[in-house]
Amino acid sequence: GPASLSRFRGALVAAVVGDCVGGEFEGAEEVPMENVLQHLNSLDDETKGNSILDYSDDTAMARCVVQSLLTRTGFDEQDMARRFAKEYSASPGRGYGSGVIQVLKKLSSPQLSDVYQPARDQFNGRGSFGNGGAMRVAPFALAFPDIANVKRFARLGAMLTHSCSLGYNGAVLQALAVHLSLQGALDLPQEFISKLINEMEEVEGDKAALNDARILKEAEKPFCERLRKVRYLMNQSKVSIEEVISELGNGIAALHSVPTAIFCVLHCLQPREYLPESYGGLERTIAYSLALGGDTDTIACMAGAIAGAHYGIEAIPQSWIKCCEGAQDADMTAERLYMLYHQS
Ligand code: 8NA
Ligand code: MG
Ligand code: MG
Repeated sequence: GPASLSRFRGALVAAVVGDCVGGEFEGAEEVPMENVLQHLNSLDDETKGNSILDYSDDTAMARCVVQSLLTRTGFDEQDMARRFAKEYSASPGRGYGSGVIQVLKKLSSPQLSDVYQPARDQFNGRGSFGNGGAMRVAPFALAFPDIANVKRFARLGAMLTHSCSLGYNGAVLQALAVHLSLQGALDLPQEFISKLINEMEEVEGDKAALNDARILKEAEKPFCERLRKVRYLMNQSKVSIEEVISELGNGIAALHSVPTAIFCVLHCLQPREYLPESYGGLERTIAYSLALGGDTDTIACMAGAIAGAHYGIEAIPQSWIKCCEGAQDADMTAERLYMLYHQS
């Protein structure tokens, strides 16, 4: 049913799994599907024993978001910023973007009065448009049942590191996708994409967003434009990987990865001839995300969160969960988010 515990567990665990299994191909330009399937098959191999795939910045920061939302029973920017900074200084080697490291270092200063200031200082005051806000945003959709709160807090949570609207609006879009999926909205894919476009029309109508889009020479409402491409591509019977990459992107900018992750989920709602028949929709989504190359850990993490909220925990192979650092942990905390969501 809508907002069932299985969906919460699926969203949180599949995000971790996407990050961990996606790490193998991060930054690769071309990833043959054969290599993806070989990698995924190796996770089933008992003889490989307990070889664990480490999670990266995506999961490290999502865990901070979860812990902050749970202990503060809502959004507290000071607490969340402190957790990001502490996590970074404890494990700096998780593959953070080169820019965001400066923000995380500044956030650990006890003299800092405005926790949003370090993010504003990035890239000569323009702020980051990377996908680092979006990659960790799923827990916001699992903590707040009200869509207005999902949008508001997803945006603020992302702004702790990403002050460019093309960064934080990517996080808002990803949070909206998880929110709708949790409600069962992916049962009607056409309505799902229309709802996302409608919501983003309003989000991107904001003055700062229109201004950033103009300065960066993007379409007037860049995420809406990309979502229309997603709708076009999802309605084609055949789409090549090359077309998806050239139309939607596979890079570290939120604009070049959040709509891509949403497309991966929509495209994999049906069986595809180049994916094993034995695969369910969640397995197809993860495999397809990796085959796009580029920022594979983050695209698989975001697609995993949306797909996990749709298919539920039962759709994730146990063998995959066992291989991924933090996946079992995520499963435990999902129940606490479920309780927070249903009590508010
Ligand atoms: P970020 O805020 O440092 O942004 C990532 C990168 O995007 C920056 O280092 C810049 O190169 C570029 N960038 C962002 N905003 C601007 C701007 N306004 N002007 C010019 N350049 C800009 O880090 P993040 O937290 O957004 O991280 C994004 C991704 O990087 C994540 O997926 C994460 O996994 C990481 N990462 C990706 C790869 C990869 O090969 N795809 C490799 C290592 C790390
Ligand atoms: Mg990463
Ligand atoms: Mg990444």
